[in-house]
Amino acid sequence: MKATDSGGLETQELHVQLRVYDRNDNPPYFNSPPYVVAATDCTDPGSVLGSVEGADDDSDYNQNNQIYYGGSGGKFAVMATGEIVLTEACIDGEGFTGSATISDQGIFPGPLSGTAATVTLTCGPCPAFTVAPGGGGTTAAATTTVAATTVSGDTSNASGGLNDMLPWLIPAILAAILWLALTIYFLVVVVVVVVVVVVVVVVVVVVVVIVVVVVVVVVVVISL
Ligand SMILES: [Ca+2]
Ligand SMILES: [Ca+2]
Repeated sequence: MKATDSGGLETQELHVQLRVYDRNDNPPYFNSPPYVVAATDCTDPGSVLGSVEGADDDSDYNQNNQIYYGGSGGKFAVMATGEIVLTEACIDGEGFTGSATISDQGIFPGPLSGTAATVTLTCGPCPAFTVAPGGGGTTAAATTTVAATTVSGDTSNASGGLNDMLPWLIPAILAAILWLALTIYFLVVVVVVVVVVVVVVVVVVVVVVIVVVVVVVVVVVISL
């Protein structure tokens, strides 16, 4: 900044630094309302059906362009992140209309909200389970059904696998029991035989000792 008197004799300069801060004066807005999402009989509650998205023309100073969302309608809710979530199972033919809200988190002069957007949810039938020719996969529309079928298929496979095992599992168990019984029987026989042999050997030794003693005594008596 420079100041000069009318006669041009006095001149003085002053350096001024001007800093401009963004004011939160732009409300956020949805990019492409209205929004339509779809679910089916098979869609699990909690599934994300789609999302809303918006923008804010302010800067990020003081969170002036930081957006969060809200809203609900029937069996859906709009999360703060913009995701549209199914809140409870829907039935084929049902339809719900609600709204999504959009707000920023500006501090000065305060947060602003934009115009709400209409959100419509339609519920259709479970898609049929289809397999592409050659078993190369399933159609995208059947994804939910495929997942459900896979889960139930796993369960049936588990019980089916047990049923498949039964024909050989029972004979295998019986064979193991038989083998164990034969092993115990063999060990008992071996022990009995060893005991008998030891007893016989002891008896023979005792008899031999007695005979020798008798013979010695007889010989001594005769010699006397
Ligand atoms: Ca601004
Ligand atoms: Ca704003």
